[in-house]
Amino acid sequence: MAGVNPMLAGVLAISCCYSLYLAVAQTTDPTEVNALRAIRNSLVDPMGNLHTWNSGDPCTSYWVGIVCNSSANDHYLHVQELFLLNLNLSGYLAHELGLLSHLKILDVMWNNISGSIPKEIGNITSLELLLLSGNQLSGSLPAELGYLSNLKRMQIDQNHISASIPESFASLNRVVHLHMNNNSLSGQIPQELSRLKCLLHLLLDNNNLSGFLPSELSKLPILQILQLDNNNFSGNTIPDSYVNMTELRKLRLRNCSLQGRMPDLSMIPQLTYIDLSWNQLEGSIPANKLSDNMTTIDLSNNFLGGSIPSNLTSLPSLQRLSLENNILSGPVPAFIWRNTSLSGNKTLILNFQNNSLTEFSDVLNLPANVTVLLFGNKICANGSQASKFKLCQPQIIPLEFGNSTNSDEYRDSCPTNLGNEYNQSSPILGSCVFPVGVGFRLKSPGFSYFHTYEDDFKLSLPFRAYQLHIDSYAWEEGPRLRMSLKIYPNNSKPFNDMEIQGIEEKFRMWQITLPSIFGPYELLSLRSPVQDSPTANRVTKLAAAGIVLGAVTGAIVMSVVITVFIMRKLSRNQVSKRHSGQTSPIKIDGVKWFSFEEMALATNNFSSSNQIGEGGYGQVYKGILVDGTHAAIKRARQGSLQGSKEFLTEIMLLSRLHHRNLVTLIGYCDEECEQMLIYEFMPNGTLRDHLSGQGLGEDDWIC
Ligand SMILES: *[C@@H]1O[C@H](CO)[C@@H](O)[C@H](O)[C@H]1NC(C)=O
Ligand SMILES: *[C@@H]1O[C@H](CO)[C@@H](O)[C@H](O)[C@H]1NC(C)=O
Ligand SMILES: *[C@@H]1O[C@H](CO)[C@@H](O)[C@H](O)[C@H]1NC(C)=O
Ligand SMILES: *[C@@H]1O[C@H](CO)[C@@H](O)[C@H](O)[C@H]1NC(C)=O
Ligand SMILES: *[C@@H]1O[C@H](CO)[C@@H](O)[C@H](O)[C@H]1NC(C)=O
Ligand SMILES: *[C@@H]1O[C@H](CO)[C@@H](O)[C@H](O)[C@H]1NC(C)=O
Ligand SMILES: *[C@@H]1O[C@H](CO)[C@@H](O)[C@H](O)[C@H]1NC(C)=O
Ligand SMILES: *[C@@H]1O[C@H](CO)[C@@H](O)[C@H](O)[C@H]1NC(C)=O
Ligand SMILES: *[C@@H]1O[C@H](CO)[C@@H](O)[C@H](O)[C@H]1NC(C)=O
Ligand SMILES: *[C@@H]1O[C@H](CO)[C@@H](O)[C@H](O)[C@H]1NC(C)=O
Ligand SMILES: *[C@@H]1O[C@H](CO)[C@@H](O)[C@H](O)[C@H]1NC(C)=O
Ligand SMILES: CC(=O)N[C@H]1CO[C@H](CO)[C@@H](O)[C@@H]1O
Repeated sequence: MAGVNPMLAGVLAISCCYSLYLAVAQTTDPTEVNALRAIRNSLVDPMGNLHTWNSGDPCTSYWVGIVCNSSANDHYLHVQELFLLNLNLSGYLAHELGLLSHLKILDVMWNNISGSIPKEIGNITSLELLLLSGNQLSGSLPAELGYLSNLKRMQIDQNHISASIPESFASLNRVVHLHMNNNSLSGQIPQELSRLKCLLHLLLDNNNLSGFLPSELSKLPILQILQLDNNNFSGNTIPDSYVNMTELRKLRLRNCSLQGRMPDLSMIPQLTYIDLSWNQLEGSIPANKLSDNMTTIDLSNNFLGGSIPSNLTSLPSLQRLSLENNILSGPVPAFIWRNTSLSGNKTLILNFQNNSLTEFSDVLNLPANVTVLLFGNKICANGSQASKFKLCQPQIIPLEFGNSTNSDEYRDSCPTNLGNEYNQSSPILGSCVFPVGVGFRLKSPGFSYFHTYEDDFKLSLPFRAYQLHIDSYAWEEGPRLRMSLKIYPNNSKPFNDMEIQGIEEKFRMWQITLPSIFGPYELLSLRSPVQDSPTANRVTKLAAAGIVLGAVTGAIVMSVVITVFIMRKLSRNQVSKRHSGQTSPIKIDGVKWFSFEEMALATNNFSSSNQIGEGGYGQVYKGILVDGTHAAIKRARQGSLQGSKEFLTEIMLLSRLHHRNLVTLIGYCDEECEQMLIYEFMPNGTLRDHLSGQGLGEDDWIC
């Protein structure tokens, strides 16, 4: 046998092409491709940000904003993430969105998309993040969204969504964030929402909600922020039960037309921020001491009477106490700032304007950072001693303040005009570097003045001190705190695309855990340093890269596999119907080949007493392998045999899966016109679900 066997050479050539075909053949699910086309066609894209969507395959041709992954159940790639943040898109959301059945993240925030939210989104049971904030969406909230049993975040704030909150939302078992503020929602807050055991932040402010304010909300076991301001709950008092919300940090019920007395919130251990202003509350302010964490107490513009409780004098973190425009009388408690540690730059504003206060003992000894406003009280009556002092002058204090711009020191020092900057704090001398600019916003911070918390904030971000610069910050309506951050590389090399993506993902995917006082945050924009690399738009994805890498590795493995297959096919007729060796001639990492005989032996010749399940694909047997391993063997029935190619693709996909809820594939058998998959044996009950693909994602019920 001299020379190269021409047949073998031919086989190799064919198998090579075949494997290339396979690598390319791992394409996006055609249903999803069509859905994406429909989605594209319903959007208006004046800046051409979606131009990559005009050709090629969504998952493998790097369509902007698309992240894909493979699936255990078929050999297609599936769209897992649609990320179209801040791309100046208008138009509407196509109902075909509902066909993206593997989607986990739908993010179209900060565009100008109108129309209503398609009810078909409720079909995407895999959806974890539904992010639609900052568009022009209108219409009602589809009750179908309540089917999203895996949803963790729903952010639909700053749209024009109307009608009422569907009761079905009570089924959003896993939802942690419901941000629906700044819409036109009306009707009653469904008391059924009290079933949302994972809910951390409920933001419903700036809507048109009315009716009964449910006392059941106090049953939300981990709720930290309840924000209902600028709604109309006339006829309601603040439910007594709210004093039992033990995890609450922030309670905003400003301008809600509430009546009755102010509840005693002193039993809420970490309460930080209360705003009950602009209601019709009456009676006196509860005398018990509030949490030491209090930074902000706003009870202004009510009908609160009696005197100012002395316990308000001993709140160490207090920044703002607003009691103006009430009917308070008696003295201003002496030394009201005494226990406030005013070290550093802490600020304390005490606004008592327009009450009936009569005495104030410390007119002359105010610490520098304490501002007391007494205009409109008896104490400031004409001719009184106090009337001469500044604290009797009328003053308007902004609700929140402390805008700052810090950027000067960082600019100008570098020679070129490409957007590189001198980072003064960097230990690398004279480094001209390209920072990434991050537009960032705290949606509901638990303080009134940021400077006290600025250092904590910086320390909470996953960058070295010299890498992070807060360029500026400014308070906005809400109040929210918008920031402009710069992130510098930690050496003199510019960030590469992967690093920029990493930064972007940290902010966008909430991978950064801030202390609870900072509340929820959001990424508004990301500006990449080099001008010809608009990263915010060109988020070609890590996961997609993973797929390609996988496909290439796959192609190599496949090439071997196919070669062997073709060779076996060629030789089958001449030599034998079976493999003869003990070990598999086909190597798939971590997956073993088994002979038909081994399977027959393991399952007692596929006896019915070993059968533990049955589905459309065939039967599942329990078996013990030669080495003693307990296994579940899925044996395809004749009618459901896949082509060899599909079968192997499935094996390869399964072999790459290491999901904690999915049983591990240990081997396969493809002899005697059989196709079997051998899995690790799982205890009863879960097994059938897993093998039929039902058990995926059904985690235990944890938040
Ligand atoms: C969006 O539009 C504005 C104004 O036309 C433009 O300055 C900005 O660059 C656009 N952004 C994107 C991502 O296209
Ligand atoms: C958003 O769309 C509306 C019409 O739907 C249009 O009037 C408005 O100018 C658009 N805004 C921006 C910022 O493109
Ligand atoms: C998708 O949603 C629509 C409307 O909610 C429903 O009629 C349809 O049956 C759903 N399709 C699937 C496949 O679940
Ligand atoms: C929310 O709505 C209020 C009241 O309409 C408005 O003052 C505020 O600016 C809005 N906030 C945002 C972020 O749109
Ligand atoms: C708010 O809801 C009330 C009914 O509760 C309705 O009469 C009113 O028109 C709504 N206002 C807006 C601005 O939608
Ligand atoms: C607060 O909770 C306690 C214990 O669960 C309960 O006894 C009490 O009635 C609750 N108070 C209110 C006002 O609901
Ligand atoms: C201050 O609060 C404490 C604890 O809440 C309470 O026991 C005490 O009576 C209060 N003091 C006054 C003067 O009301
Ligand atoms: C409340 O204060 C304690 C002690 O300073 C601190 O550990 C805790 O994190 C604070 N809680 C909040 C919500 O800020
Ligand atoms: C206090 O503010 C000054 C300037 O206003 C600043 O230089 C200093 O670092 C601040 N100190 C703290 C502890 O924040
Ligand atoms: C902070 O900046 C915002 C927007 O730039 C402005 O509306 C607000 O008045 C500023 N506040 C202060 C205290 O300067
Ligand atoms: C992609 O899917 C594989 C299994 O199919 C899984 O292990 C991996 O975590 C997924 N990747 C992403 C980014 O979700
Ligand atoms: C915001 C503010 O007023 N900060 C002041 C606090 O007190 C120190 C020292 O008295 C001042 O330097 C800050 O400007």
